[in-house]
Amino acid sequence: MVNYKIVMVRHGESEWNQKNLFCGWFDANLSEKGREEALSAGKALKDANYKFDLAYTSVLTRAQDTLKSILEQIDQTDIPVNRTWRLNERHYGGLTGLNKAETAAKYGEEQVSIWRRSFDTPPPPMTFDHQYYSEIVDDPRYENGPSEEEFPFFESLKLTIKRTLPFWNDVIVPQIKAGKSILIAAHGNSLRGIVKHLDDLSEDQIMSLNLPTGIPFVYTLGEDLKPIPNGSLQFLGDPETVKKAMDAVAAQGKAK
Ligand code: DG2
Repeated sequence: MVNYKIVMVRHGESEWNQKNLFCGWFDANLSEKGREEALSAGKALKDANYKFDLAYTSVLTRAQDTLKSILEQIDQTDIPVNRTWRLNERHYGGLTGLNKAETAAKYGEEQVSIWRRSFDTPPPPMTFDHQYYSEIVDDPRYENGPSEEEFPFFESLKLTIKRTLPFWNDVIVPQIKAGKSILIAAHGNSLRGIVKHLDDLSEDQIMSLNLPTGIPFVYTLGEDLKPIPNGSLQFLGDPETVKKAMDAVAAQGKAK
């Protein structure tokens, strides 16, 4: 029986994670702490002797820099890296740039929790007059996609999955089946979408999953490309640290 291992990691803390701002498609850099997290992620993978044939990431700097740092740590800067907008963070629409705690104080924690974690309630759209509209829409990194029809101005998790899952199924899965060892460096919500799919989580179950920054996690998949028993979401980190980091992500939506 063949088993496949695939490693995923949410980028290290970004400057906007640090300031507790809704980030989405805004191209925030890694914070100093985020760069350290990326280094630690690489060291953890090196200590566990991971080697990869291929890597996938988004077109956003925070995910690409995390990947680069990991590949440097494991002496694998020469492997092919495939960058796609389909692994981008969900588009946070009109919330982009707002402080999560201040938004909770203004609209209520319940509303912010719905915007952050409900499956299909999207944030309000990013309108033409939004501070970051042109910076995102006119960014040359999107010249080769998404198309005009595909370009989002807001995304729920459901909509995020709609553009991430085809990439998983059509591009990543054939490589896994070909026996390639794969690393994905992406974002909290694009990865939650993949996790929901792999673990067949319900819309309610996925609400409570908060992925920490910079801690790699491993899936061991069977021939049906679904996790084998105990093959789901195995973090390369001590459980207490992982739990603390997950709780801290959840708490970002609390009013101060
Ligand atoms: C965060 C996720 O995305 O935020 O867009 O603010 O993974 O790119 O840092 P990431 C953002 P939450 O959904 O956890 O609020």
